[in-house]
Amino acid sequence: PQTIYLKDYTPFGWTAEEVHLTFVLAPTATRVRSRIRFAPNSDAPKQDFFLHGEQLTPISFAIDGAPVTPEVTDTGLTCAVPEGVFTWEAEVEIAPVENFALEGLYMSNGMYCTQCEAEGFRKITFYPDRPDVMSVFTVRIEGDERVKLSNGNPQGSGEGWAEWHDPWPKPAYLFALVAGDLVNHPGSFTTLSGREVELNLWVRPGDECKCAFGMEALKKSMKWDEEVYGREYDLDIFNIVAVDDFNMGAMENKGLNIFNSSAVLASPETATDANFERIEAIIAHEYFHNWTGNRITCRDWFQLCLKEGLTVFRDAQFTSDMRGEEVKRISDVIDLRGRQFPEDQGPLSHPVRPESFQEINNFYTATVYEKGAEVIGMLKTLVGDEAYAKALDLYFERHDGDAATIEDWLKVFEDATGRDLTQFKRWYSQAGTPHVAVSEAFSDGTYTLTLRQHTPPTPGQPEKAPQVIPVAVGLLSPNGDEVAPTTVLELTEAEQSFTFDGLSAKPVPSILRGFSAPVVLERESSKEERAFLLAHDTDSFNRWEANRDLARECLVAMITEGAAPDTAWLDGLEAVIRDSALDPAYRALMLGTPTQSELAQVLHQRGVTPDPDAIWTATEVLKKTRAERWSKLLPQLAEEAKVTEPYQPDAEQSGKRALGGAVLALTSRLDGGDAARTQFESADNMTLQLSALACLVQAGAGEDALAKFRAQWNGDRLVMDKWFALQVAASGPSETADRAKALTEDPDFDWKNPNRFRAVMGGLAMNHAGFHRIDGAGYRLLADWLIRLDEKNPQTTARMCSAFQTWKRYDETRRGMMQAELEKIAAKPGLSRDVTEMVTRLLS
Ligand code: DPP
Ligand code: ZN
Repeated sequence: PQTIYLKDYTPFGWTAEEVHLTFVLAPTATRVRSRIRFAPNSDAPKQDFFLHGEQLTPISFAIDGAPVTPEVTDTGLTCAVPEGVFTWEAEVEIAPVENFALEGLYMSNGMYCTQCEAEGFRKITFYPDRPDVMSVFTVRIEGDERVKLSNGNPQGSGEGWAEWHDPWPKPAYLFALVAGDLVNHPGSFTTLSGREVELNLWVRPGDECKCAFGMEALKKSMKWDEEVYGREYDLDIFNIVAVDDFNMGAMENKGLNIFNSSAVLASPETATDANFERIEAIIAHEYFHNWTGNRITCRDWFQLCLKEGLTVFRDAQFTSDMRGEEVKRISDVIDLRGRQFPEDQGPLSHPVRPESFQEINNFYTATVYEKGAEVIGMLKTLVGDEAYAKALDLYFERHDGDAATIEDWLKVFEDATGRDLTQFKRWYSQAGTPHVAVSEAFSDGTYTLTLRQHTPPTPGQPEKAPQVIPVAVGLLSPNGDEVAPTTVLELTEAEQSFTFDGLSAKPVPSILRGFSAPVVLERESSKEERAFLLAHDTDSFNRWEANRDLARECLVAMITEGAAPDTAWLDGLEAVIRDSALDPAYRALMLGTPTQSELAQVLHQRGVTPDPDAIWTATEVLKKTRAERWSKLLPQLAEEAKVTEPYQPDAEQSGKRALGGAVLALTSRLDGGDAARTQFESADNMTLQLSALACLVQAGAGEDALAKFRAQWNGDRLVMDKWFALQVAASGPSETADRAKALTEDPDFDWKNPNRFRAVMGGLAMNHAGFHRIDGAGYRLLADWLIRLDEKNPQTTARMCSAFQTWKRYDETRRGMMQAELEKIAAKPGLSRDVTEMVTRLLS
């Protein structure tokens, strides 16, 4: 496969003035006619006229009405064209019903739908399929009697046809079309300037009862973006469509967002609190893209973080405002460490703005999204809230209608603040997680913190230069008072010292408050000091972090030295979770422990080869110990966590249920699942039902409940995804692979549906000890299924290859088996470009 480089960027030789598309829909033979006015682009070097196009059957081509014969290859066409402005016409045929890759125009349950980001439009018609070619689209849809939607505003319809016009110039990746048997959950929104916008949530008949929450989330998002960013919606209508077969979570097509049904449909009976929160965030995310992504798009795909990092940052701000800042921040850091750190520390490591790729779909990663959002957060911390707001106003003003770059983005901040961001820009170009080591000194009332930064080598980047790292620090006196409030230290050198004067005693530092930078903090500190911070830190994030550190050290000692659980820590933690002044959601997070793969990562960093079985055993012993130690406390907490009001998926109730769920998991260690069974039987919402079911399966007492659950939810695809996922995720390590295998033989294992495939195979990959079973059954099962799925859906297959990204850290036996599986995948004839690139990087 060909490698594409950022440094080779050249503009397209023409602009597309306007685009007219006509679709005559038919499952096996859809006709697509395009009429495009091209004009020479004076900013571009001279070049051949090339249009992308893949898997298209050409029917006819014409320029200014006269037939032409372009040269067509697997990837597109070239054609001789006139000097000036001309009208290009083409007719092609495609077969949506045979499209299992779910890129371009495809069918899901009889419904036509599209996914064009990043490069799906070239599977619909011949086109300059690149984000810097923006045009005004008019779309006519024929050949289907059902609901027909496209971008923009409707401009007419009749028997068997509908026309849509989008006045906003857009790149082809934001094109969308939907046609199907859909019902509408309507709503409306009045914008800041008083315009009435029609809102519609389109779903399959039967799903109407799962729409109300998503509609409210949309309205909240629209209002929030007006209030916080001054951004108003810009069309008369906003449509969202739910589709069952979808590779991603959702897609921000202009005026016609398409959602994986799991990311929009919810009712109390069928969706968990976590589902509701995720739905609210994704609806916000896609809506926010209307400005950060659509109105201002990316010049090329290397700039993906320009829209994704910023939009993730915006949706995180939104969730903080809706649900509470401290809990959101902690959850995001858990997620970052769970998904982005392993990526950054392994063979798939790449900068937030990559400089080369073979298949862009492989770069929709935690690094581009989540680390990309962290970079925005650091920028905001460094310049301050006011300057951030000013810079964003300037960004919207200066770049509205542009296909922009990271350089444009940073220039806006430089112009708005007068700050030089040359060094800061390294966050976009250097891969890897920086480590920050801390040492300290105290004399004559002056406390000195010395910070040293170092980023380990990553593929293609052996040497790293120092980055700008905002380190938020506060100081506490030995009696727990804050003697220096949070200040942001700007670490810019490899090593730098910062002093605090006028202190009467050596303070206890609270470093990297709020997780002010995505780094690994290295600090020798005593258990006593951590326990002190757990009890006293005024920064809620670092208070949680102190607990996390203690949990990690306890588990590491159990794993490597066979130590007993640290009871001093458990007592300190008990004091926190007993404190009913603290938010239940926060206490639930305090009850969480590092994941097994996080522990494997820590051990590896300390030069110890992780043993998945030993890690599993230690976490089990710890859970059991906690349950026994807190046997009197648990019923009290369960009582506190009870919700008596009717179900609401809001932060307050969800927090209580999260605490209740954590308590139930511990209780099940003592009662063999009795309490869980009671909860399972009486639950009137999915959160309680599913957490109870997980406890039962975990306790090895779940067979009846699983059967009941299935009987109850057989007709509901989203709930059945949970049924598949949970069995694999909650099973003991010796049976995980067998369970997963048995489930792949279940008649309801519709493996071409990405949600169902991910439920089973994602569950397998995430069950650390189960996946790494020493006979290699987990590796084999996953690899065999990846090989099979690749023939249908390369994008989802390629994403799931990252299950192997940590393969090099394990013992020789496991490493050898994983390598063999990766080589087996690589050797498959006809392997997709997507998976070829992933496996090559993994093996390098
Ligand atoms: N739909 C994906 C997202 O919103 C890609 N743009 O992040
Ligand atoms: Zn996005």
